[in-house]
Amino acid sequence: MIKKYNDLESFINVLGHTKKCPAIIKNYANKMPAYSKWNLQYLSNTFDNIDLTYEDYEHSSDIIKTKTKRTTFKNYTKIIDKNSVYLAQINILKTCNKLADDVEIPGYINKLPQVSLYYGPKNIGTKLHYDYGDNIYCNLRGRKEFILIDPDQHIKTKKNKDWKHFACDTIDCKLFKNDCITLCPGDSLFIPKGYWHEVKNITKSLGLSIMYN
Ligand SMILES: O=C(O)CCC(=O)C(=O)O
Repeated sequence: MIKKYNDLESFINVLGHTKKCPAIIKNYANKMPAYSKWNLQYLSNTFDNIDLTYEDYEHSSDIIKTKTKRTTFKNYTKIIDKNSVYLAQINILKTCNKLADDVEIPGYINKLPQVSLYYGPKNIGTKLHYDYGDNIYCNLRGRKEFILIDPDQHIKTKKNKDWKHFACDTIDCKLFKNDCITLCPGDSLFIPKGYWHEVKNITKSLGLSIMYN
């Protein structure tokens, strides 16, 4: 059962006192400037002509063989509805630092986190994996499903060292004991370091992850 906190402060109050577990945090993402400001016009203008890399799943659903292609944010908005494409893991501090002004990093995070943008169509997502840091995923638009699996359950990972945090493509995470939750616009999800998760957009979605150590 995933815990739910009504605000960031309530979540921070228990952090450090109990084992880190996934948790839904209300009234955090929807209070940041990104929530009200990040519409397509604003993002197209702010990214301007910056070259961004997106995943093209048109010809392959294999996470390793996926083709990456380059485009601007504005041009991506023209293909998002027609193709199996995913603008994922866009590190905004590196690609477009100005957008970081719209993100409120919780005060307890004392090292610079990695802030990554995800914008993708319905049914696109990210295969079962875990991350090397704690993560607060802030959902800004659309609805998104997360399937969460405790790391104490044995899941086989890819042999390739670069992908060892990804499970085999064939794994059906529903075969493991899991929690399945849906984030609505403005919801955030805390995912502790090492916690398995598979993600799928229920509708076209825009969000950002704040990953830190
Ligand atoms: O939104 C997604 O597709 C993936 C998000 C995720 O897995 C993460 O932030 O670690």
